[in-house]
Amino acid sequence: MILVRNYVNGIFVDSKETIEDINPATSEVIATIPRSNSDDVNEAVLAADKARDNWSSLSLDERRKWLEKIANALEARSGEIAKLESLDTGKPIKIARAVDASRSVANFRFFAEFSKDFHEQKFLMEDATNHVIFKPVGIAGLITPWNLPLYLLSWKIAPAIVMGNTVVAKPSELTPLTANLLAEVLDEVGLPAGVVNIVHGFGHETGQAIVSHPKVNLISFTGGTITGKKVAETAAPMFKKLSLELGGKNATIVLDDVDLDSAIPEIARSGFLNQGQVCLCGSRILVSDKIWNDFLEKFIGHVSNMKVGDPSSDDSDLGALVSLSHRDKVESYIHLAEREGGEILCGGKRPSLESPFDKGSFLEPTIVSNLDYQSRTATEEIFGPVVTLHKFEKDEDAVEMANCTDYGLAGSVWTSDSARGKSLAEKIETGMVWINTWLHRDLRVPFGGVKSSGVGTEGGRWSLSFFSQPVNICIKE
Ligand code: TXE
Repeated sequence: MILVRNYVNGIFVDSKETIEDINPATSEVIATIPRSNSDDVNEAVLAADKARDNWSSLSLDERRKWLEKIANALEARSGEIAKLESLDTGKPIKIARAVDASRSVANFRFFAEFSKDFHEQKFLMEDATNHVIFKPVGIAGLITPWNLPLYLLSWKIAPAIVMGNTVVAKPSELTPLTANLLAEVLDEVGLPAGVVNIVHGFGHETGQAIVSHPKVNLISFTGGTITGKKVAETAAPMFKKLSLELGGKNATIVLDDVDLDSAIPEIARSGFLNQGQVCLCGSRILVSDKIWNDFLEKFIGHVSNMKVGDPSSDDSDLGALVSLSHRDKVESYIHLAEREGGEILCGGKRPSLESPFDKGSFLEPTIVSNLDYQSRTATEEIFGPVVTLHKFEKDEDAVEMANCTDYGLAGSVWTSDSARGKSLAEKIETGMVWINTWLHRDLRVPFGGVKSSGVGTEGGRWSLSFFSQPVNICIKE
C-alpha cells in the first residue's frame, strides 16, 4: 500500500482526509492520496508565491540546467515509472514503457534544449528599437488527466518552470502515483522549495480551488470538454491566461489507393492504443467504398487477434480501462450503438479473464458498423476501445463526414499518394492531421485543437509563449 502525500514548499505533507486509489485491473486498493481542500491549495499557492522572485531571477540557462537534472533523475527511475503507470491506469506495461516513461523524460530534456533559442527579439524602426522580452506569467495552475499521467504533467511542468513560473499542479485523483514519483525526484535533485508544488484531490474540490485562486495567474488544463467548460467559466472572468486541451472524435480516412497491409496495424493502433483512451485516437474510420470489403476483412482479422489481459504481461495489447465507472460509460455507448442500428463486427463484450483480473475493468476491442455517420455513437467522444466504420464514395464526402462533429483535434489520412492526402488534410477542420502515420510526434510542432477540442496551442515555441508574458520595451534613439 502506497501512501501518497502532497508536496508543498519542498516538504511532503499529510492531509486530514484521504481518497483510495484503485488498481483498475484488479479493483484492489493500492494507495491512499490526500483529499486536499482549499486550505491545502492555499498553502501550495503561498509556497509558489514565496518562491517566485528567486526562481524568476535565475538566468534561463540556470533553469535549463534544473530541467536536465530532473530529466536525468527521472530517467534513472524509468522502469519504476512504467510499472507505476501500468498499475495505476491499467495500461499494458509495454505501452507504459514505450510511451509514458520515455516521453516524460523527453519532455524535460526537450524543453531544456529547445528553450535555449527562445530569447529576446529586436524590431528596428528608423528612430527607435523595440526589445521584446519574455517574462514569467507568475503562478501556473496545472491540471492533468488520467490517460497519460506523467507524460502530460511533465509536458506542462517543464515549459512552465523553464520560463520562470512557479507551479501548483493537480494530477488526476485516479492516477496519482507517478506524480508522487516526480515529487520524490524533485526532492532528490533539490529543486528549490516552492517552485513545483503538487496537491492531490478531487477535481471539483482541489482542482476548482486552484482554478479559482486569485493568486494563480495561468491555468493549463487537459481533460474532458465538459470539465474544460467549467474551468473556463471560473478562469475567464478572472482574466487568467488559459489553455484547454480537451476531447476529440478523430477521423481516420482510408482512401482507395492505400496499401492496406502496411496501414491496418497502424489504423488499429490509432483506434485502440491505451484502450482507446487517448484524445488523439482515431475512433471514426471512414473507408472508401472501393476497398470496403477488403478493409473489413483485414481490419476485423487484425483487431480480433489483439490480446486483452494482465497489464503487467508483455503479451497484452490492451489492458484495463481506467475504472469500472469509465467502463460503464463506454459500455453505455455500445448499447447506444445497438439502439442506433449499429452492427457489432468484433468485441463488444467483457473478456473472460482469470482471478484477479475478473474484477478489473476490461473490455474487448470493439468495431461497430452500419451507423449513420451523424449518429451519437459516431460523433460523441467515447474514450474507450470502440471504433465505428463508415463508407464513403468521393474524397469530398470523406471531408464532410470528418468535419461533422463538434470536435476538431486530430485526424489521419491513409493513401499511397501523399499529395492527394495533403490536399484532403488541408480541408479537415482539426489542429493536426497525420498522413500514413499516427501519433508521430515532433515536440517542436503546434499541438492543440479547434472547435470543442480546446483553446490555445501547446508544443515547442507555443508552449514557451503560453508560459511567458511578452513585454515590448521601445527605446527612442
Ligand atoms: O475527466 P476530467 P474525467 C474525456 C473523456 C472522458 C471524459 C471525462 O471523454 O470520458 O473526459 O473524464 C480535474 N475544476 N477525457 O471525468 O473531469 C480532474 O480531477 C478543476 C479526455 O475523468 O476532465 C482531473 O485532474 N479541475 C481527456 C482533470 O480535471 C477539475 C483525458 C481531468 O478530469 C474539475 C481525460 C473542476 N471542476 C478525459 N473537475 C483528454 N483530452 O485527453 C475535474 N477536474
